[in-house]
Amino acid sequence: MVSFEEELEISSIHENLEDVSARNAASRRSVEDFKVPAAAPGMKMYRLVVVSFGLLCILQAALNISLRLTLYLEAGCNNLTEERDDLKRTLENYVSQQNSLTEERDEMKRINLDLEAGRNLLTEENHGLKRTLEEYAHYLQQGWVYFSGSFYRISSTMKTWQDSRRDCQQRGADLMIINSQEEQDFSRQYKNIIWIGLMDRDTEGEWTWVDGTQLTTSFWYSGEPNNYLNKNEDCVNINHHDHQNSWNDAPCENEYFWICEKKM
Ligand code: MAN
Ligand code: CA
Repeated sequence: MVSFEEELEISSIHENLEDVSARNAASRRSVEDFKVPAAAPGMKMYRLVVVSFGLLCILQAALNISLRLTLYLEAGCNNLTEERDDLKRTLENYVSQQNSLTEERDEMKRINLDLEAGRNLLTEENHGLKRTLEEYAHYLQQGWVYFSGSFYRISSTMKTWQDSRRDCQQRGADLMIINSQEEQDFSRQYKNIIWIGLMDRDTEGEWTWVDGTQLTTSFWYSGEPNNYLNKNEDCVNINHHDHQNSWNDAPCENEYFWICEKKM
């Protein structure tokens, strides 16, 4: 026998089963609602056209972009080429400017060297002139007389020819050498007998000046040189001041005044 509770349970199971089958039916309907109905052939074509159009659009856009990119790059390229050419020209200008500057610099260097050489020459000349001036001042202070490029000094004592010469040498000079009529005339103003720088001690008859040169223009007094009384007269003095030709040969050991000459 089925109890009341059992009957109740059975009827609720029934109700549940009916609910489940009702929900199944409902869900079947909703699935069918969402099922895409099989496309018609016209629809397919339509989709194909839309897709193709889309692809064409993308292609067009890609072409546009690549074309613009090409143009942009080309313009950029042209700009760069122009810039490069500009830079090339600027560089060439710089190079030529630098070359001319280098040439100018070298020229300046040469001029500078010339000027330096000129300055050195002038400095040397200046020193030389200073020395000469100092020498002039020195000889004038010592009482020497200037005549035609030389200073002359008459001694105040008498010595042999050799000692006379030594005295001149100690004063930076030597016995007088007479090279011209003017110098001969100048020498005749001193009224004492005076030794000059002429002798034939090395070779008899070969008259030589103290600077080693041979006698060319001579001013012998008449009858001289004579080696008077075979006294071996090897040195020369000015003896006859009142005559144009005033020279006499005399023994070198004799003591006379003497005249020194310093060529300037
Ligand atoms: C002196 C010396 C000589 C000279 C004769 C000339 O004796 O001066 O050297 O030659 O006079 O008479
Ligand atoms: Ca003589």
